[in-house]
Order: sequence, then C-alpha cells, then structure tokens
Amino acid sequence: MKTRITELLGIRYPVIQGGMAWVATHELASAVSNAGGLGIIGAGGAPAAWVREQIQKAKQETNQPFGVNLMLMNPEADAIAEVIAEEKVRVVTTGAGNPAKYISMWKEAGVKVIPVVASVALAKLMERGGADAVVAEGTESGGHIGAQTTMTLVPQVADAVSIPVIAAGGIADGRGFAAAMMLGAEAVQMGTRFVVAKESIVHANYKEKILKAKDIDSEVTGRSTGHPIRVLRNKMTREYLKKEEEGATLEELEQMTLGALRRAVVEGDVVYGSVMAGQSAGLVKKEETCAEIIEDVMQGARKLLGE
Ligand code: TUI
Repeated sequence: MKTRITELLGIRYPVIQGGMAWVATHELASAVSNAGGLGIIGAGGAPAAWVREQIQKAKQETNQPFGVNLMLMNPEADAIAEVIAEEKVRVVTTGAGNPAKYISMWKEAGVKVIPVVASVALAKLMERGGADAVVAEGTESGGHIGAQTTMTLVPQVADAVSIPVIAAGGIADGRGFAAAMMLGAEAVQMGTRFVVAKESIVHANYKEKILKAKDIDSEVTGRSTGHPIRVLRNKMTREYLKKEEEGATLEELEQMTLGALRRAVVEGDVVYGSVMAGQSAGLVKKEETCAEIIEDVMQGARKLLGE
C-alpha cells in the first residue's frame, strides 16, 4: 500500500510504531523496521548517551529506515536533538511539546521531521516551520495525551495542512487502520499493540495487564497538574486519583509517579507502577511478532478498503 508516507520514509507498509518511553528500545524498533513498518526508539526521559547507544545498536540490527522519538520534557532534549542530527537518523518524531527550535538543524542533517500534535493549531505551526508530516494523536492514546478524539482530530488536521497526516490513538487493527484512511490519514501509528509484541522487552506482567484489559480499564491521572497521562487502572491510580481529588500538591503527586513507568516496564510492578496504555488495550488479544502484527493489520485493512 503506497501513500505519501511510505514514499517519504522509504517503508513498505504505512504503519509506524509509537516511540514509547522505556518500551521502544532498539529491539522493538529494529523488529518493526525489519517487518516493513517504521520502528522508533523512544528517548523518553533517558540521557543522550543512552539514545546514541540505542541508535547504534538499531543500525546493526536493520538496514531499513527507523526513527527516534524525542520527548521534549526530557532535561537532555537539546543534547538528544544533536545526537539525532549527528547520527543522521532517518526520521525524528517529537512528543509532549513544540520542537520548532530543532527543526532547521534536523532538516540540514537530512532527518525527516514528524512532530506529534494534539491540536490543529500546533499542526499548522509545524507545517509552517518545515515539518515533513505530522502525527495527529487523539486522547485514546496511552501516556501523555491531548483532549481531542482521533475521530475528530485527524480530519480537522488533514483539512488544515497539506503535509501528510499520520493517525494515532485507539488504532490497533485493520478496522482502525481503514477508518484512519477514511479520515484523511496516510499512515497510522500504534503503540499499545506493539507493547505486547514478542520482540518488546517489557516485563511479562505488563504485557499480561494489557492482554487482560477490557474497554473501560484505562484511566487518566494528572488532569489537575496539566500533565494528563493515560494508564491502566491499579492501586497506584486509585490512590493517585483520590489524592488528586483531595487537592494534593504537585510535589506530592509527582512523588507518586516518579519512576513509576520504569517500575512497571522493567520490574513488572503493575500494582504500584504506571502501566501506560491506550484505550485500544481491550482490542489487543495476543502476543505476536511485529511481522505478524503488521501482516494482520494490513490484511484486515485491505479487505475493508478493497485494495
Ligand atoms: O508524548 C506523547 N506521549 C507520551 S510522552 C510520555 S513520557 C512522560 N512521562 C511522564 C510525564 C510526562 C511524559 C508518555 N507518553 N505523545 C505525544 C503527544 N504530544 N501527545 C500530546 C502532545 C502534545 C501536547 C501538548 C504536544 C504538544 C503540546 O503542546 C505544545 C506546546 O505548544 O507546548
């Protein structure tokens, strides 16, 4: 299936793996790229030296294009932005902020720039700033989220910009892929389904929590702090939401979430850890290889789109 995104990135299938903190390591990224999608290394809150190491490992594991996601709240964001340019990574996606100040440096290094946006305003700003495409990410996503749904955001962004749009948030199978195309997207980004991939290094407890999740099992913490984060419900979220309702201070709340994602992903603490996942968790039924996931999504989509 050819779109402007497959052409821009030199990939076989218009399927991009989300750049998830702690989860999207070189193992997952190279597996997705080798399967014909675009794998992405998630810098999350990691130091620049770790990101460089991950890039170098991925280069050894795949000849296909892959990307890096720069989470803009990372204290080492400036240094990581430079690593991405120095290593001439094929594509960078950004999250949780406005990457305008890095775009010209990346373009000069030949890096394709794809900011993740949660609003039409930021999409337009990014197009004017020289972005090659945008990911329009709806509130169904896991992790740090905006307020608009994928169903309403994607067509509004597609109407507002001429660069290609990638849909994200709530997409986990061929039906979601086909729907995204109908809304004006030219590729999809999936996170939650790839968390459960065989090649994903996340703890078995985390994968099991996603596989067991039902439609209503995600919750949003941090609405009051201005950093809304979608996670699967557990003891931590119940205590957090109670504290939030009681008007706890920012410091108290941040203390509860500090290191919580690492605890869940690496240590498998799905009781007090932060199990970030999207609303599509209820659609994810089994652990499969990245190649099987992409094949399933594309086969389902082809049937619906008649291609
Ligand atoms: O970035 C994400 N999702 C993430 S980042 C992350 S790591 C983290 N951990 C703890 C606390 C905070 C983050 C986990 N999940 N998705 C992309 C995304 N970006 N969604 C929404 C946005 C966004 C929101 C507001 C982008 C820009 C923005 O405002 C831009 C501005 O003008 O500042």
